[in-house]
Amino acid sequence: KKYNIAIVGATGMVGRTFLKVLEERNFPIDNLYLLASSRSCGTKINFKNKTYIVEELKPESFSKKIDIALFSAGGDLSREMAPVAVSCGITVIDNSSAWRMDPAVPLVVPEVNPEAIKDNLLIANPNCSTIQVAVPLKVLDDLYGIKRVIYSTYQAVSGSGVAGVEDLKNGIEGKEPSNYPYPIAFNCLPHIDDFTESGYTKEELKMIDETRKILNKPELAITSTCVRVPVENGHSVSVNLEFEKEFDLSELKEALKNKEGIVLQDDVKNNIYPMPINASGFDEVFVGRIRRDYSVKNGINLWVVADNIRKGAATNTVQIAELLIKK
Ligand code: 11C
Repeated sequence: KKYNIAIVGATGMVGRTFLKVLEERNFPIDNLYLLASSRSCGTKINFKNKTYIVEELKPESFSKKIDIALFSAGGDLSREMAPVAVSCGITVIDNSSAWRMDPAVPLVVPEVNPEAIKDNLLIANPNCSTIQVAVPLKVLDDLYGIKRVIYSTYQAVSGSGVAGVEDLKNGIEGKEPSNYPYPIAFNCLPHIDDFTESGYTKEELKMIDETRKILNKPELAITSTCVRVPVENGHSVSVNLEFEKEFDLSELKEALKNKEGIVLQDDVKNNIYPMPINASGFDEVFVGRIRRDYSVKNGINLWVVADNIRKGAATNTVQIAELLIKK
């Protein structure tokens, strides 16, 4: 069977990567509809040796026979348009933060909680930095019971889309930033998304709330600091965990190595550890620098790197679509 697919936000960084990933994974597509704001309408995009013209996104766009719509066009547009698509019987997989914490909407990482999808027509794709940590955390939670989590992120400028990448490239040439409040070239900014009253940024709160929802541990103790660094693509996260149970370090590493979707790069004697320049362009989550935290009873440190546009957005969304068609 083949499916009619719509891409909403087809000209953005994630939208274009949806198309790459669908093509690479040979997703069974019958008709493909590329939708975007009026600014991008008329843009030509190639998919599987055929040229498609991007159409303007309107509520009427969803009166076409579409099975699945992959949305990556920001929260506001998603809040407005996803219900329209759903009311036409279309399954929406949404990459924005608009629906993630809605209790009626499953928030899914296919290697972690595929069972969260029941008969839902709206499914949310988590934040990029959350997706990549959820995969190893699930393995370790099942084995040892996670008690507390500390995240410190090192996030690439591609997380801000084309404008973030331009700020980095222009900044290297000495030009003023236009996307970030300060230069990102030769700098790092402890500021991703808006600050909230609590002193945390929204990005930090997303990591906390979304991890709890994906792991189905609403009371889990988590704290997070999110930092933008001058890396073009690939988010890195330092993860400190405290477990309920004791663990054996080699057994723990073996369990991570055997998990689908994880590549273990943990051989410090040979300077082998994950890095964004190596993870960029790949769909897996890379884990390394695994070592005991001797400051607590059952503690561990991990370094987790992934391509934030692929596993953190487009690939995870396409994997959810694959789960749906398998069902
Ligand atoms: C960043 N994580 O790196 C963000 C991008 O909630 O989907 C994705 C924001 C989101 O800036």
